[in-house]
Amino acid sequence: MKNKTIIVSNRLPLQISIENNQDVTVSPSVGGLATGMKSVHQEGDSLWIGWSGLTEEEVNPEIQTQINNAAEKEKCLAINLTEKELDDYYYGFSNRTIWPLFHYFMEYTKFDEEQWKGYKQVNEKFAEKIIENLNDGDTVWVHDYQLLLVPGIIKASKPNVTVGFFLHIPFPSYEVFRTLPWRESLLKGMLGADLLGFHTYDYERHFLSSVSRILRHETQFNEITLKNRIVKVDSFPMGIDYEKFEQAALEHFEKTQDQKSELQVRLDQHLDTQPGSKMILSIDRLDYTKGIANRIQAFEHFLEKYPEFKEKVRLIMLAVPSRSNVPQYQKLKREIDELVGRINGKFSTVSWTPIWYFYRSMPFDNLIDLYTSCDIALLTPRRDGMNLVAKEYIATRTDLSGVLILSEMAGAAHEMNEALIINPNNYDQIADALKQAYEMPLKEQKSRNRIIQRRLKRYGIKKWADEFMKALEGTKVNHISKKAK
Ligand code: ADQ
Repeated sequence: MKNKTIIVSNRLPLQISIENNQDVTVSPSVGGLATGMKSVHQEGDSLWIGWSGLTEEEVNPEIQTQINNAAEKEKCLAINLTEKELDDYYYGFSNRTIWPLFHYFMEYTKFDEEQWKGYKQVNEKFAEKIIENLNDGDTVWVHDYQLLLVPGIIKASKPNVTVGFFLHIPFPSYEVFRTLPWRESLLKGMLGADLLGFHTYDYERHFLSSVSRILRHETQFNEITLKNRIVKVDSFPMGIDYEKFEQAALEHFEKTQDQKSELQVRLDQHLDTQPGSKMILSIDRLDYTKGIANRIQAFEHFLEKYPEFKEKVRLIMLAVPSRSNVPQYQKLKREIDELVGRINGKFSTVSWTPIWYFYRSMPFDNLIDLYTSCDIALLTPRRDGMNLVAKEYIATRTDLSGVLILSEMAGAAHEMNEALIINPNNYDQIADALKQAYEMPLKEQKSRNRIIQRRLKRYGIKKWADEFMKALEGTKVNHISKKAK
C-alpha cells in the first residue's frame, strides 16, 4: 500500500454550514495554511483531519452523512465537538491558558483543571481519528497549540509512523512556560513528534531550554536525545502565497472606475478631499496580542508631538472579530471603541476624521484595496508568532512604494530588517517612525521594499511546506541510522 500524509489542524480548511436545518454547503476556505499545504494535500496522497466548525448538538445523522460525503470529496475528515468540549478545549484551555501564556500575557492566563481535562479529552479524540486512519509508514503533520498532546498519543500507539509538528505561535521563555501546572505533559506530548518546527530560532531555543530544564533530556544544537529516538527541532519561518497577492494587486490597478469596489471609491475620495495626505493601514484579528490599543495611543501621541500632520494622515483600522466568547476579547473591543471615539472626538475637524475604524471581516478584494491604497502599514503586535499581514502588504506594493512600520515582537521582524522596526510599547519611537515614514523619499522606499520582496518571493508558503516535509522525511533516515548503531 502507498504511504500517505495526514494533515491535522484544529479547523478543517473548509467552510461548512447548515441551511434550513437540512442542507449542507461545503466550500474550501482560502486561508494561508490551506494554500501552503496545497502541494502536500491536493497534489499528494493525503487526508486532512480537523474540527468541522459545528457542534454535535447541531448535527443529526442525516446531516452528518452529507458532511462526510462533501468532506471526503475534498480529502478531508470532519470531527464534531460537543458544546462542552468546545468550551473547555477551545475557548477554555487553548484560548484562556496556552494562547495568553505563550504570548507572555500571564495576567490573562487561567489555570483550570476542568478545562485541562477537556483539552486532553479532545486531543485524544483527534488522535483516535488519526490512528483509525493510519498505516505503518505513513506521515502525520500536526498543526498548532490546540493539539500539543496529539504527537505523543500517536507515537505511543504507532511508533513506526513519522510525526511532524509545527507551532504557529511563539514558544515562551522557560521562566514563563514553567508556571504552567501541566508543563511536563505538554512537553511530552510535543516530543511525540520526530520533527518540531517553529517560526523563529528564538522560539526553538526557548523550547529546547524548557525541555532540558523541565524534562532533563539531553539537547544539542537542534536535537533532543530521548531513550529510544532522536527528536529534531528547527525553525521554518512561514511565508505567504506571494504570487497570489502580487497578481491580485496588478489586477486591482487595471480596474476601470465602474469596476471599483465601494470601499475603493471611498478611499479614492479621501485623496480628493485631502490632497497630499497619506493613509496609514492597520489590519489584525481583534486580539490583545496585536497591540491595537497601543497603536491608537501611539497615533494620538504622534498627532500631539507633530501637530503639523493633522489633516495630513488618516489611520484606517480593520479589526476582524475573533473569539468574542472570551471575556478579555469583549473587554478589548470596548476599550478600542472608546479609544477611537475619544481620539476622533478630540482631533476631528469639519473635513477630517483621523481614524476610520472597521470591525468586521472583509472579502479578499477589499483587503487588496486596503493594501494597495495605503502609503504606510503600521503593525504593532505586543507578541506575534509571525504576522503574515506585514508580508502581504509588501507583496502587494508592485510599484515598490510604501513603508512598513513593524513591531520587533513579531516573528516577521527577523526577516524584514529593512522595515522601520519599533518597540510597540515605545509611543515616542512609533511617533518618530510615523514621521519618518511620511517623509521617506520614494527612492528609499523602493530600495527597502525591493530587498524584502526578493526575500519573500524566495521563501513563499509552498517552499515553507515543502521544506518542512523534506526535513520530516529526513528524520526517517535518522530513525534508521539510530537503530543500526
Ligand atoms: P493570526 O494571528 O491570525 O495567525 P496573521 O499571521 O497576521 O495572524 O494572519 C492573519 C491572516 O488573516 C492574514 O493572512 C490576513 O490576510 C487574513 N486577514 C486579515 N484580515 C482579514 C479580513 N478582514 N478578512 C479576511 N482575511 C483577513 C497565527 C499567528 C501568527 C502567524 C499565523 C501563521 O498568531 O503569528 O503568522 O498564525 O502561522
